[in-house]
Amino acid sequence: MTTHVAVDLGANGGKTLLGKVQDDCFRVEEVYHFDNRPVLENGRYVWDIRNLRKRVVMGLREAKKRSNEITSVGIDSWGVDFGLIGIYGDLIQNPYSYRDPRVSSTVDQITGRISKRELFKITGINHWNIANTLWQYHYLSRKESGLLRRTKCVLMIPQLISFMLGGDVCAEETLASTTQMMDVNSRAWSEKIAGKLDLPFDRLPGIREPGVKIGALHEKAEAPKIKAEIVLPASHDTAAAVAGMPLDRNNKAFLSTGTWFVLGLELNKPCLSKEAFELGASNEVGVGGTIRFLKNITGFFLLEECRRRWKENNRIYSYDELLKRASETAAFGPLIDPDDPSFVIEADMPHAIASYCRRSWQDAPRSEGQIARCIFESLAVKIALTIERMGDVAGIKIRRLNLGGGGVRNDLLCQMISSAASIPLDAGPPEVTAVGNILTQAIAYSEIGDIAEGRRLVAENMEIKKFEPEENQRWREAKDKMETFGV
Ligand code: LFR
Repeated sequence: MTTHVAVDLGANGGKTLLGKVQDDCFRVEEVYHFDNRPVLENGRYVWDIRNLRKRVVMGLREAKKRSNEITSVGIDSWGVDFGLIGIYGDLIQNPYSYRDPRVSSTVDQITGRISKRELFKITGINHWNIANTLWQYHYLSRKESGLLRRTKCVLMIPQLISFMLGGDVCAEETLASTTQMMDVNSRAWSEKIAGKLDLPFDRLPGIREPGVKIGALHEKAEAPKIKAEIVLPASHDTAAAVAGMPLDRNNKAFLSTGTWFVLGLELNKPCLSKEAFELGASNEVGVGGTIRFLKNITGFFLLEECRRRWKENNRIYSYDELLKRASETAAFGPLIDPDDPSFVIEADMPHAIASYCRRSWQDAPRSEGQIARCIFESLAVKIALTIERMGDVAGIKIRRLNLGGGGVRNDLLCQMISSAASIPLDAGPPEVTAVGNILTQAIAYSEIGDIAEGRRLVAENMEIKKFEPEENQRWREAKDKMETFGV
C-alpha cells in the first residue's frame, strides 16, 4: 500500500488530501483547507507565496496526524502563473496573478509579430480572456526586463512550491502545455516562438512527464519532520481533474468545476483546425499523452466574488445556504454571459451582474437567491451551447458528460446542465483534482499501471451521481436568448 498527499492549490482556496491506494481499494480524505485569492501588493495583484507555502506545510502536518507513513507528496495548482528564481535559489518577488490587468498589456505586440492562428498551430493554445504565461513573460521582458536579468529560472506555481520544499527544478508537461510556449507536437519549449518574440527561453527548465519522483521533503522546508518523497503529479489542476474522472473510449466529455469551469473532450491528438481556432478552443496536454480539447468558462469565481462582496456588508452566506435560496427562487430568470469582460476581479460582482442584465434589457436579479440562480442558469446555458459546438468541431457525438469538482455537491446545477444540454450527466468525484493528482503519484510507485487502471479504481470506489435530462422547451429558449448576447 502507498499513501500519498495531494496538495491542490486553487485560485480561490487550497486543500490537502490524503489518499491510500491498495489493490482494488482507493480512498481519499480531505485533511486541511484554506482560502486563497490574489493579494494587492504595490498596486499589483500577486500570489502570496510565503502564505501558500506555510499553508502547504500546515496541511502536511494535518496529514501526518492521520497517517504515520506518507509515501509521497504531489502539488498541483491553477495554470499559467509562475515565479522567478534568482541565482541564489531565492524567489525574486511574489508571482503576478493572471488577473492583474497589467500583465496582459503587451499582448498586441505579441500578435503583431506572430499571429494568433500561428500561435495556436504551434502550441494548441488559443487566445482568450486571461493572461497566459506567454503574455506575462513577454510583458516582463518588455516592461520589467531588470527582473528577468536577475532570473536564473522560471518555475510554475506547483514546481515553485515543491522546489521550496526540496523538489528538483523542473517543468511538468501538463502545466507547461497551458503556457502557450510549448510546442504541442514536440512537447518541448517552442524555439520558434522564442525566436520570433525575442524571449529568453533558456530560463525555462526541462519539461518532464507527470508520475516521476523529483526529490524528498527537506528539513529546512519546515515540513514537520515528515519523511516523504516529492512526486511530480499531473500538476495542472485541470489535467489532474480530468485524469481523476472515470472517462473511457465512449465517454470523453468532461466538465471540471471550480473557479473556472473547464469544459471539453479528451482526444488522442490535438485538434488544430480552423474551426477549432475560431471556436476559441485550446488543446492542453493530459496524462498519458492525451489531449484536452477545451474551453474555459468563468465559473464559481462569479459566486465567490458575490459572497465576498456580501460579506463586506456583513451578509455572510455559506455555499449551501445560497444553494437553498437559489432552489427556492423562480426558474428561468435573467441570463448573463459568464465571460463578459465586466466580470473582472475589481468588480462589485452583484452590481456588475445587475448592470449586465439591465444593459441586455432584462430585469436585474435582486435577492441573493436570484443572483445565485442567475449565475447557475447562465452557467448551464453557456455549457450547453459550448459542448454542442465542441462536439461538432471535434467530430464527436457526445453521449454523456462527466462533471467533477465542487459542482458535484450542487444537485441543482447538475440537473440544470443535464437538461440544458440534453445529455445525461455523471457527477463525481467531488475531489476529482486530488484524485487525479494521487493517481499520478501512484503511477510513480507502480501501485497502478496507468491512468486507465486508475480510472477503473475511481469508478469502483467512488460515488458517482447520475442525472438524466428533463425535457423543457424553456432551456431551448434560454439558449436562443444567450445566443442573442453574441455568445
Ligand atoms: C483551472 C485553471 C484553468 C486555467 C485557469 C487559469 O483552475 O487551471 O485550467 O486555464 O485555471 O490558470
